[in-house]
Amino acid sequence: MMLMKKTEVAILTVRGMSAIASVALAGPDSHEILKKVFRTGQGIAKGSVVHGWIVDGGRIIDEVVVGCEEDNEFMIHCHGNPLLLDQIVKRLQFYGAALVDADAFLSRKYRCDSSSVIEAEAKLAMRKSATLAGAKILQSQINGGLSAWAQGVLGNIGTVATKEIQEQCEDILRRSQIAKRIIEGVRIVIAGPPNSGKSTLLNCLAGQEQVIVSDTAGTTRDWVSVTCLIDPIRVEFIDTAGLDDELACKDDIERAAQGITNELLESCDLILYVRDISADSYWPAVDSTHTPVLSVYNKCDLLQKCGKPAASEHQFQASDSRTISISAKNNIGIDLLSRSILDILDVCDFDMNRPVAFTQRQCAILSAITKTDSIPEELLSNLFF
Ligand SMILES: Nc1nc2c(ncn2[C@@H]2O[C@H](COP(=O)(O)OP(=O)(O)OP(=O)(O)O)[C@@H](O)[C@H]2O)c(=O)[nH]1
Ligand SMILES: [Mg+2]
Repeated sequence: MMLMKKTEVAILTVRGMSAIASVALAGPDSHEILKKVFRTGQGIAKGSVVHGWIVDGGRIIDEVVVGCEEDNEFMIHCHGNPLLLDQIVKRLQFYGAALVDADAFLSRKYRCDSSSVIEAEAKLAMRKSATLAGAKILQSQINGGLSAWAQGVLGNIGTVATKEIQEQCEDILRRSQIAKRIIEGVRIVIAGPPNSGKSTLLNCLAGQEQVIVSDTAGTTRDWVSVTCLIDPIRVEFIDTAGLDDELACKDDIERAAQGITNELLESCDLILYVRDISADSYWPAVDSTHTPVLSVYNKCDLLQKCGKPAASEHQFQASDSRTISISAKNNIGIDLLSRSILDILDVCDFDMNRPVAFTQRQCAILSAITKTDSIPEELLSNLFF
């Protein structure tokens, strides 16, 4: 149970995302405040779920269901319309509840309800997990995974060499970067020269016409994104303006569009660098030191027409797994593209039960252990409390 000095209200549902929203009301005055805004024919006590209406004087705002989780903790389940949600929250604020951020509210609640900080952090992270696989990784850290590993090391602290513990921490931190992709999702930028078929590829991945496609170089200016599931990761694909020095010199809008593309290239997990396989002009590879690049040669259907070898024999199909050829227009090679993405991001066959760190706090502790000269007993204990 949460011990709170003041009464707080928090919207727990991500806005605009669902038909039903949940509003938490907790703190010393919560029962009194609820009585002023909630009309029902039933009594509300710990453990009960009660149907009724949120009202503003004689006016009904919304029909709701209210659960009483603890003596002074209520969960109001209302309709997800953001306008209704705002009115409900305003009524609760009017009678004295302070509106707080959902993460801050839940973080405190989970810390009270959980046996360790790792468990509380896992519950909080689970709320935003991009995929079921991500939620499973988090769930397995509570009793197994990170918790079990840290407990095991603490149990043998005098007998295991610090260097060995440090190596284990490095391994966990390395695997944590991969887990982060599964838990939070990734951003993949589709870049390349004008007219190479970037927008066609985005439409193909989205399964519908999201973006304008045309023969005119420089069709795409503002970036457009679609989100897809490539099991086990959620991917946000971003279509960008074609990279071309000549276009960039043409006018301010082109220059700005290409500036944005360059910024996006700096902040993504993977770049799909799309080139026209049938084009005669040579486009150098994109210059990226930190981000992996998958070279995608598009329009392989045109190879025969222009007298080049068929796609399967083409040099770009060779052993290099970071280069593939596709036809976005004809949906050829898209499965291979998806598999290459998963391979490069290292998310295939990820063992969900092994330890990973999934918060900055945990990563900072493991990182500190890798640098310490002393036995890391206190640092390991900090993971739990
Ligand atoms: N034959 C063939 N044509 C394609 C393929 N992919 C795209 N195209 C054509 O190539 C032209 C350019 O496609 P877009 O998707 O607009 O190219 P883009 O890279 O987004 O172009 P910009 O936005 O100008 O940078 C269009 O006429 C598409 O129909 C493909 O796989 N095969
Ligand atoms: Mg385009």
